[in-house]
Amino acid sequence: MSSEMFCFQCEEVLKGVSCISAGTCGKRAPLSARMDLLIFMIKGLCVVADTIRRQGGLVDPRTDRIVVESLFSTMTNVNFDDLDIERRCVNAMELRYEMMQQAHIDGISLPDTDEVNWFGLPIDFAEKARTVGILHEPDMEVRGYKEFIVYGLKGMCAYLYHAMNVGTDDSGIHHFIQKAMCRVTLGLGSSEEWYTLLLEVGRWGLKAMALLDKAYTSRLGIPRQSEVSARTRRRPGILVSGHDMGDLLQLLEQCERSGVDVYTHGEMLPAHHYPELRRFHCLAGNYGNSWWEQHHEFDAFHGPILMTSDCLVPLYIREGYQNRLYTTGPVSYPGARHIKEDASGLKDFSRLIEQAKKYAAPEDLGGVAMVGGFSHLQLARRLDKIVRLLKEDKIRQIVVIAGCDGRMAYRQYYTDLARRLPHDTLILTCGCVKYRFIRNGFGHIESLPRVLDLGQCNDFYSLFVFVRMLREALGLSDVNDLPIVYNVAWYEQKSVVILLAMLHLGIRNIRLGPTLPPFITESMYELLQRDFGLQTIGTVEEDIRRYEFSLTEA
Ligand code: SF4
Ligand code: SF3
Repeated sequence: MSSEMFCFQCEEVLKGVSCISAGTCGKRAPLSARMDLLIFMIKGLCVVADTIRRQGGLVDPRTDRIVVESLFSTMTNVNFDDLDIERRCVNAMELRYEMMQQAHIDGISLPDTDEVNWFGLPIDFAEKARTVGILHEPDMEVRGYKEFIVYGLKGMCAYLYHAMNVGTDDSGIHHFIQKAMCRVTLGLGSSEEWYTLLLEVGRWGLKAMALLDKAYTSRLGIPRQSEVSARTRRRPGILVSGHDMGDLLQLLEQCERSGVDVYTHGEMLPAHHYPELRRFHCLAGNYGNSWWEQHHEFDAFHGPILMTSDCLVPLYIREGYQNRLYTTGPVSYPGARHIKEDASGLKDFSRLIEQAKKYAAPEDLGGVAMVGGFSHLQLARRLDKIVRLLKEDKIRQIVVIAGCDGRMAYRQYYTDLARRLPHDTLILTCGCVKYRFIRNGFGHIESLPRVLDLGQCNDFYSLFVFVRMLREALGLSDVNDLPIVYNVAWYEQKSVVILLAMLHLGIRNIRLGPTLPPFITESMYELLQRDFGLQTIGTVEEDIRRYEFSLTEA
């Protein structure tokens, strides 16, 4: 069967199998082809870089950023700009050429593979792309492993990129990414080797998440519990969506005395809990909900919108905010203006600020304030109390409902699950799935809010730290003996690296939903069930019954 494209990297994949003529996300076949080619180019670059490094040669320092930004740009809902992806293909190819010349001079021999040897002009790209897509790997099992690994690496790159954007980096993580891409390209001998590499992605993914946690807390301070307003002010505003706190910091610095306010959207909500962001008077509040509701929310906002990462939804013809849409970093959208950084990493947001002044204040959506800021540093302060409440049976179970949101109606599961859990369960959340339930008024257990919002999806790291703290406090040797159950909602590739990090930590019996990733083959799923008890979600009733059962049994 021939199709115009093949993409199965996200949860909204067509019929749970593959998008074959256009993506549910809005990705069209020509863009999909260019992204396939960009992955091919990055594979070639990584083979060259990893080989040179293993033979003691010097790798061009531009490699790290090109690899990280390129992989990030191919994630779901990040980049819809054919020309931008094409430009990234050219950059990767040119850098590979330069490094190959140097390797030749240094007497370093490189693997003889198409990803290393192919060079072409942009006019050749479309034809070449037809030969390098996902289906180029004929073995379904190997294809599944390769893509699972590449998607995990994409998620890792997103987190690494955000850390780099506030001046923190770790060469070890870059080297691993390049090594893993090299292995995916050159192939491994057995399923066991693929499985080992897959779990290794989780180990390094955890390091990337820890790095980002350190980057944000050292630059922006320790998040504090606080309430975030959902109301609007009277001044014009700029709306920031995505995940990048570094971009937000720069924007706030430039807005502070401009008469323009800044609002967060979607996954930028946790910005309000960082002291170094909160101190800006122009940081007004949070506007709207999770990513998939952006069409009508961006419309109602009136002012400029800055997308710093996923999740950007393509505009319909009738959407009036195209001339107010700005992108930055790995994000690009045809017709939207792109804010570049200069050589020292500074971004000039004056165009947004000047444009904002021409518009009325945002329309008030009448939202309810949200409480958050429960990073691991805050949970540490409440640890004694949580331990006591557990021992006194005032907290019966801790239920993690965290990860991605999505637009499909079946995601109502997460709202219903949170609502129908017994009142003596403590809910830990992070990522945009929280918008499904966080405003529902869950009350408190003693003075502890029943829903604790740890932050963005990368703040799963806080969950991992909390799990370790709680295990130590309860004197348990195995994390799986804790009274915690995990319900992880996936959508894009950051949730892939999160899942792999959880497996690396030995967390068992994760309920992954709302559907099983299409790149996990039957035999891989059997393996993950055997080793980690990985399961998909059932109905709300079934899952609550199961959780309660495990409790009474304990
Ligand atoms: Fe389909 Fe998701 Fe790929 Fe978009 S990213 S084309 S929705 S699988
Ligand atoms: Fe959400 Fe895209 Fe994944 Fe960061 S904003 S969790 S889906």
